Amino acid sequence: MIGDKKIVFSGVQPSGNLTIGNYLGAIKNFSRFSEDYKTFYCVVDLHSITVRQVPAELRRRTYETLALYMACGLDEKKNTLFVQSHVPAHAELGWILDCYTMFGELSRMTQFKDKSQKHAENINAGLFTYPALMAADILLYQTDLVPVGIDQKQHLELARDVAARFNQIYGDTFTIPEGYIPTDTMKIASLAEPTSKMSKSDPNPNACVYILDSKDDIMRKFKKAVTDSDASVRYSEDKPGVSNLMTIYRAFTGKSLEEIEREFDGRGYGDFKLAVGEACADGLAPVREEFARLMADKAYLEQVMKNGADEAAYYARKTMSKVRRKIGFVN
Ligand code: ATP
Ligand code: LTN
Repeated sequence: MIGDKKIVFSGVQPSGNLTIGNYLGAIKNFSRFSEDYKTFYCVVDLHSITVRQVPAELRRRTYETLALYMACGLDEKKNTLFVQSHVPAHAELGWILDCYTMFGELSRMTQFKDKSQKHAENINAGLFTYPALMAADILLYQTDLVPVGIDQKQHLELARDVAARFNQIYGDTFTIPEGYIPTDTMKIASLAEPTSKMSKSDPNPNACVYILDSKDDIMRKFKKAVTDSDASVRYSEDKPGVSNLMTIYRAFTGKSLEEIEREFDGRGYGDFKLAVGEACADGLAPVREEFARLMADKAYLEQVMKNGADEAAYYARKTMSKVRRKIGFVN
């Protein structure tokens, strides 16, 4: 608790252009906590170097991710917005938690298995211990609630296990965090391969709709989206492509799945795809405009980062001094 408020923490990697998966699964939900919780939203640049990044792009994307947080409705005065590498306590607690996280636990992480397949030439130690750093992010702020997409559930459970293990050895040190996983949009699928997750590092540009795509691009990508040969707009496990489009349409229009099925009853996929594209482009238009406005003022973004890091560091320091004392480090 900070004052009388519970604590929310989440992070997004500046590892690519953010997709509507990141938007609907995570960022769009962040602002709902701004009033009633103490919220920390972080651009996790330390995590992103587990995969090789081009330095100039990493720097640009770090600004962009912060600007997108703000453009998606996070008021910098009501939320602590900051960059992970600006608060060294993340790396410090990350190392400490490495020593309380088991090789076997890390070996079971599906993200590690996926990413080591995708980046077979660079299976580095950071990629393996990634979840311990994520646990550090969360535990450093005594976080109660972590809004994320379903793909992060396994990492979150590990963070809970590590916290419980540490508390068991040293007495109450960390709050055990809970996940907040939105049921409607926890997994937005790729438009090209609807059985896998839409991921910003997917090399196929037609697989993803990016938050900052132009309306033309959005319309084109939805037109090309993989569906099936059945031609009926119906939500069903054996229709992953259409079901994914319905999920996206529902998220942008607020209509229920039944309403959507009725709306497109007897009409082909062509009409439906156009409607999904329109709804998505219209929903994102204000985000795009606000983003452009924010990116034009780098100095202001730097000010926001700095204020955020100062505030985050203040709370991180409190946890770190407790951790150091418990472990037996000389003060
Ligand atoms: P990468 O492809 O670089 O691994 P990513 O697209 O998975 O990245 P992250 O930065 O790892 O994105 O995730 C940021 C947040 O967005 C996380 O909370 C994650 O669960 C959520 N998220 C990412 N992709 C999706 C998706 N397709 N559907 C729902 N939520 C998602
Ligand atoms: N691992 C997450 C990003 C992330 C995160 C966090 C999310 C890093 N630290 C702390 C929530 C809380 C991802 O890949 N999406």
